[in-house]
Amino acid sequence: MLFDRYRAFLPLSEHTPALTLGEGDTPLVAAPRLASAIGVRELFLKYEGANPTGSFKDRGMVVAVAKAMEAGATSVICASTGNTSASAAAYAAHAGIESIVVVPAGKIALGKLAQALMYGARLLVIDGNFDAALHIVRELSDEFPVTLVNSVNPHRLEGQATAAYEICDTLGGPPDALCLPVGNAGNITAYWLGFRRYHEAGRIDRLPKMLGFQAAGAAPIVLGHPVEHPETIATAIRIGNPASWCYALDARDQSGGLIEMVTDEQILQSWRDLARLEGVFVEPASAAGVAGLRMLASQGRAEPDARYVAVLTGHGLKDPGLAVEQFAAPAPVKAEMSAILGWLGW
Ligand code: AN7
Repeated sequence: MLFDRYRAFLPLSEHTPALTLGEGDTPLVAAPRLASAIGVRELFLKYEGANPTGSFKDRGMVVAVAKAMEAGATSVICASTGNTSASAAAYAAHAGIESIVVVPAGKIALGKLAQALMYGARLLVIDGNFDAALHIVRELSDEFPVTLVNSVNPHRLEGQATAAYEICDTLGGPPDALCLPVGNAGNITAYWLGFRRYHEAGRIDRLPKMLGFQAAGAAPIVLGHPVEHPETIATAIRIGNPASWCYALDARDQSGGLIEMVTDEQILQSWRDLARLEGVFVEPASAAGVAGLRMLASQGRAEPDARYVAVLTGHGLKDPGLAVEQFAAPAPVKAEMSAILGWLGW
């Protein structure tokens, strides 16, 4: 349990309830075949899809909901492109409190919608995008007795920082660089916080570079201005005005890293490669970090001998519709050996 393993690094008191669904301790998968396809020596995949609700959000949500319970809250609220709502709804259900989740109409992957419904959230679908939804929940939580559990809640970031601790503990030191998708920019902020904390505590002797990647149609940080109508196939990071924008710039600049953008086509290529070369199925947004690393390598901007870790933020089954759309459904073959052998070409 995260609370036991990283208690010294989490904002827990003796009164914080021991909430858990078994989050954290996710696999760090060596990816030699993908590394050689990309042209780097060493690549590990931090597979956050292995969390209880299938995304990295669980690390922060368990802390945010436990702290809300400790403070006597009976209701939590969030805006979401899907994963935050799934996570908030699950932890609220486990805690026995209400969750209200606000999502943009028509832009939530099927698995995430199913989760919010199943976990019993009050699901408010708005005719507007994530940025509008975040504005609404901020206002509501200012005026009504409901706790905001978006990543502007500092407990979320503290919890998500545990992924940085796990990576260092598993590798026996920090990676040289961390590649990850950037949407609302909470996660890049949390990882940088985590690496700095571990450094200050003397657990690691140097800090990794933070390499963040936005989708080209939703790249406000790269462009330097909000994007009013963000668009990308990677719906999880379809965000035009990230809440943690300035912290993401700090993470980039203090680490000597970068935040750049990748096209939907580049994202989909890495999304397929992860599944086919390594057996790791992620949702499209999660492939943005790998797509970014591939782009850097193809431009001669990757360090060939560096140890890279790419964060795979969400499970592939979150968005099964897109996966099936990408491939023509095979026509049925007669259940007779001759037909089967013909199909196999044997
Ligand atoms: C799979 O669920 O913003 O840069 O509302 O679901 O910390 O926002 C999701 C974001 C990357 C981007 N990958 O992380 C939400 C939401 C996946 C995600 C991100 C998200 P941040």
